[in-house]
Amino acid sequence: MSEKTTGQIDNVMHEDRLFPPSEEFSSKAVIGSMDQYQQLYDAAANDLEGFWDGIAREDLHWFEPYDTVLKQEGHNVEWFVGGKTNISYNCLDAHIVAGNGDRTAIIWEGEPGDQRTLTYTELHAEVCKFANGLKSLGVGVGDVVSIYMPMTPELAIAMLACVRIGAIHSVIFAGFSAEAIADRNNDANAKVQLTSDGLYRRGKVLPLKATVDEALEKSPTVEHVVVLKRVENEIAWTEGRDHWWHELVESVDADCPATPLDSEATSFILYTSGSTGKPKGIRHTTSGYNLWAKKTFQWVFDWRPDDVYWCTADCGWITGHSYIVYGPMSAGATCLMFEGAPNYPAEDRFWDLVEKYKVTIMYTAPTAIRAFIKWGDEHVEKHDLSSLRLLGTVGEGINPEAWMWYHEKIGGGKCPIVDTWWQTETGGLMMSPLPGATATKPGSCTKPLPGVFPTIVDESLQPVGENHGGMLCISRPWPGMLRGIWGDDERFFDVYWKTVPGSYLTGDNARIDEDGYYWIMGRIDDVINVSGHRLSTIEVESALVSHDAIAECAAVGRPHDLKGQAIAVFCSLKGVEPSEELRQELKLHVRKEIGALAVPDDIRFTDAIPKTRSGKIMRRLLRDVAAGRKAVGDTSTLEDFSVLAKLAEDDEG
Ligand code: 6R9
Repeated sequence: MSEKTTGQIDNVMHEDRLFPPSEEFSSKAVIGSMDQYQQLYDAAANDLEGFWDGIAREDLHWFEPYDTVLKQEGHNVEWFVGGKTNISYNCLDAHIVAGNGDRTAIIWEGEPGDQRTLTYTELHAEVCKFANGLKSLGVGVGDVVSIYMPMTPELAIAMLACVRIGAIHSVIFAGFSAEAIADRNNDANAKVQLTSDGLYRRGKVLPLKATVDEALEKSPTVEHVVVLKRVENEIAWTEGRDHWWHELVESVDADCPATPLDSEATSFILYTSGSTGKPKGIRHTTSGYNLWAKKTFQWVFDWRPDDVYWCTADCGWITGHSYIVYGPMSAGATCLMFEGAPNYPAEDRFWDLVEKYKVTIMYTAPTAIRAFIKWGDEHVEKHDLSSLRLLGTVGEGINPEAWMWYHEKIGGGKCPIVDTWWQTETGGLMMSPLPGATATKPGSCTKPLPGVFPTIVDESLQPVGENHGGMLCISRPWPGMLRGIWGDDERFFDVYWKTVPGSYLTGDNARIDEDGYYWIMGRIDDVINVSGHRLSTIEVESALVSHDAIAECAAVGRPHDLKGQAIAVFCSLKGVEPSEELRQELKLHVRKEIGALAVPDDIRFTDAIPKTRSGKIMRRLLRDVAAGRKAVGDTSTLEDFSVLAKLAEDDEG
């Protein structure tokens, strides 16, 4: 498979297969034709405010109506100004009021195979109790609650409880290290930490509470810790600070009305990597975010009440926020939530789940699809996947071969695939096929959704022509857009708004083909995408240079069959000799500083890091070396870059 799935850019440049939706699919779809899409798109283009006004009135519950749809001052925007709503109300109470409280909200399966289902009424009750529990710890509007938990229903309950009372959640993926938690908690001023005694991962128990204990030594703003009992392991306990989840909810009132919140109230922050070492707390709002998550879910996943929808992401990432919790639950969908890994206890776990729960819509990542291809078709063929009617992907571009495999082996050749392009910052989907309307091309995210206005410009900020790559920007505001970087307005402006005046800079490169289809061509900054997770090269470098042996280092991405990109680092040493032990020690060090997801795949020792005359690391050269595009010697010895560096220097000079 390796030959087939590499060389993505080359492949997609020559991709001309077209897959129109079937008549059967279109006839039942929410948006069933390109004409209908175009009408919506034009309506938004001609009257952006009128377009969103109509949708917001219909789709959200308002405690108080807004007086202004959109207020814009430069890059600072406000949507639905003056209105009051509550995301948790829209996700829960609204369905109960409409008589749909008995509909299943969450079907959950844990890694060991334990199961639980919650109707909307039951979920509402759990959320109310936990919200009151949080209140009893003094949590109120604007307080930050840090969440470091396994993929249990309680993770969704915690998120919904926070937004119910106006607390701001900051979910930290449970694979991050104590250092990473402490950094994020300190940046956010977190007041309460939610965690569990542990987490099941491929049959082992990871001690989440112990990691939190270590993190809190360095993040003193946290006053209380709430611990969910999940694995029943031994944990350390700090009296007065630590509380069991089940005890906290025992004595509280069952009733907790949703707090009416300003449209622009911060609903959550979510840390993501940018081009510097310090992760950014991306700040999202209440009504604009809620509306975007709901509407994009309904349009793109063509949702119907009898669907069983499964997004395989973790709530630690934006995909889990918008498409496990807020989007589908605002719509009233039945969501499968899964705690475990795709290959535990065996490589057919996902297909077992699809068959068992009769999943109709599945949303996953290209990196997972590539792993399934590698594991072999026999794991798929064991199961009846005929319930599926729609497939989606997110996180990185999908290479056409993986797309074809997904289409044929998983979708039985009959399910449309929605390749959804978006970012933590955009809050929800931005470009994607509409499954009943858009003819898809493997590897293209096709067209912008109604209300999304992309442009592609070159370095002199001029729009590029057909099939020319350039910086992808969004020229008009959309309700779900980020409103800031937590505590850093200057960085917010510098990163997203300074380069192309008046437009949001996505950080991605893209091109438009002759049919007006968009093709994402990777990042323009120093962000690498490892298995669909964003990491900045500088973050990895900062972690490494904090080790005594490292004089200097540079991290770059290189192509990887399964992960999309792998992390390759070049290190020059101080006072020690290169060795295999040192390489292992450095890997452990990065794991400790950031987490397992940032551990470099290759560590190469070099005598010096090649730089330009102005002192910039020659990243392009290192990327070539890392990808094996230039001949290099044995990686276990010092690499001599002097010749390469000299050549490159001559090129530049
Ligand atoms: C939702 C999410 C965002 C970055 C984005 C881009 C890459 C995401 C993609 C895609 C090509 C797709 N990306 N979806 N590239 N095609 N369908 O992944 O958010 O973690 O913030 O990453 O991921 O480079 O800029 P986030």
